[in-house]
Amino acid sequence: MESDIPHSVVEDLDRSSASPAKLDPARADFAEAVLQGFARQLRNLPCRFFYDERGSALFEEITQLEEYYPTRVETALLEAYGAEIAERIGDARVLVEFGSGSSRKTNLLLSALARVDMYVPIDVAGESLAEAAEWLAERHDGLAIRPLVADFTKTRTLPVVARRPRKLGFFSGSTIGNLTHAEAQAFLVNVARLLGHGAAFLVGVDLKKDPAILIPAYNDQRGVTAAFNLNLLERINRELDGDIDVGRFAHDAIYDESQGRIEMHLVSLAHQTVRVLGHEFRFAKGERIHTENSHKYSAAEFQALAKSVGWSPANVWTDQDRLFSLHLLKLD
Ligand code: AVJ
Repeated sequence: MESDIPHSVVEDLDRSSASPAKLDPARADFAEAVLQGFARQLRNLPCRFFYDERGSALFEEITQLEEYYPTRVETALLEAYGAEIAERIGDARVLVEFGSGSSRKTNLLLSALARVDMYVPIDVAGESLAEAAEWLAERHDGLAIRPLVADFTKTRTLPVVARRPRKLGFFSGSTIGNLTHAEAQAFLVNVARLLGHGAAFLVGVDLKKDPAILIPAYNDQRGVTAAFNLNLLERINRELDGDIDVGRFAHDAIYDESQGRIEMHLVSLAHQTVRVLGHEFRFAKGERIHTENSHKYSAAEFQALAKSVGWSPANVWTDQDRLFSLHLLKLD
């Protein structure tokens, strides 16, 4: 029988805590998500758990794949239009980055924005945050860097030193695509509150396009995306005392035209029982675990979404093939 969800996983971990690692809040967060996600009728795992050390390395590999155009195209847009983007942004002084993405993109933006003298990257991964900060500090003399270790979807306040006017937000990589439209609206509202009057927000958004281009970007020939998806199960085995036979699950990526999003799933290849933290979960053959949404927007759709929560679309830059877009939004 499938077990019930313990009402408090943290408590469970507490009780069995022989080693201090069991009290790690990040691990407790993962445990709670897995036990709850596996107990659902439609099973799911939140995509934020992709990025452990192995997952981050695999994502880095994804960004270099021929099929995965977003990183390449967004970087090219920043290279080609950096000066124009800077001109449109005006005199931003504080750069706030949501999710310390690739330092290369931030580097390009900072190089174009001569007057920015403070950089506040917000990310839960404290270690990669520190590394990225160091890399950028070496390249930008006089730039004050104030990393904030936090979940950027929940950040309500900035460091005191960053509470100055003329803030610019940066959210690259189409990470906003992980959010549903309602969540994206709520996020945009929070960013507005965080950045305040006169703010600008530069957002990378993946564009709707032929599924013949979209699907291979999430299902590459070499199987790197498959390994990235399956790493979630390996992570469960590593961190949550799981016994999952990863070979009995397969990666799947589909495009849901009606919702305008790529969905990634893990599909059980057999009827099987897996154990996680002493709880048993039965999977039917063909049963799915939904692991990620990646929403795609036309330029007009994203502008309408931003407008609906009070941002004014100021400009949008896209490549010739209309693969990716960079939106500049402003607040009065
Ligand atoms: C980092 C969320 C933008 O949705 O394209 C890449 C993650 N997943 N391949 C995306 C991802 C599978 C990526 N984001």
